Amino acid sequence: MADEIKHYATGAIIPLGDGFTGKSVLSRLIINPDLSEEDLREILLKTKKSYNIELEFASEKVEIDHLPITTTLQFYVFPGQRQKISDKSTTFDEILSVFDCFPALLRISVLLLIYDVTRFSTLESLEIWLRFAIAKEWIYEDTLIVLISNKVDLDTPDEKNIANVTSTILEYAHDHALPVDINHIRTLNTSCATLEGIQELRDMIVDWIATRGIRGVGIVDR
Ligand SMILES: Nc1nc2c(ncn2[C@@H]2O[C@H](COP(=O)(O)OP(=O)(O)O)[C@@H](O)[C@H]2O)c(=O)[nH]1
Ligand SMILES: [Mg+2]
Repeated sequence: MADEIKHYATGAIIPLGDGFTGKSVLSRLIINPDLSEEDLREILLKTKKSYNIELEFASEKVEIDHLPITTTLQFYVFPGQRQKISDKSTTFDEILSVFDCFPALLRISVLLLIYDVTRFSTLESLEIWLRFAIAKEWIYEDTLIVLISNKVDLDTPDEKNIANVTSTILEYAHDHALPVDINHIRTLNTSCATLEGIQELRDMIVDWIATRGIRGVGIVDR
């Protein structure tokens, strides 16, 4: 009897946004969906400011058109600071220059543009972060861009601002001839404290990568 063929899909996810917007905590929560109250507290309170790249991986089997697909999410979390704080600290650009040749970073399946709803400047910065992604040629026809309003436990996001950023993304995509339209852009409110939107974000990412990630086949190990 022929061995069963196993289907895989994988994709790189990069959260981009200023420091302290929640990139590290959010990535950890998506990777670990079944956390106890205690684990959640630990992640919220003890996630350290990082000056290095953080890598997080998770795998989930999903069914797409009756086909089971083992989906792997690869998170690459860069430090958010663009300016050097001290001699020992590294900036986004420095870390990126080291990892630039990483094959997984040539094309990004999911770009998370994250801002903190309590700080308007972090929303304004998203334009700069988007420019980075465009300059790196990360965005292609199978890239999903998710605009995330994080920390909604602390404040209510302004719908008008979100709509403005969405149209800015579309304008940039048009100006740079990127194969991205409104179907490639989603918006979501999240809170790492109440877990609002976290499961929805995870499902969104898993589903996108299962259907539009990098596919491969292998043989089931018996
Ligand atoms: N209240 C609240 N705090 C959050 C939320 N997300 C992250 N934080 C806190 O914000 C700080 C920065 O988060 P972190 O993930 O380290 O940000 P990063 O610098 O973008 O990686 C930490 O103290 C987190 O516990 C949230 O949704 N609500
Ligand atoms: Mg961080």
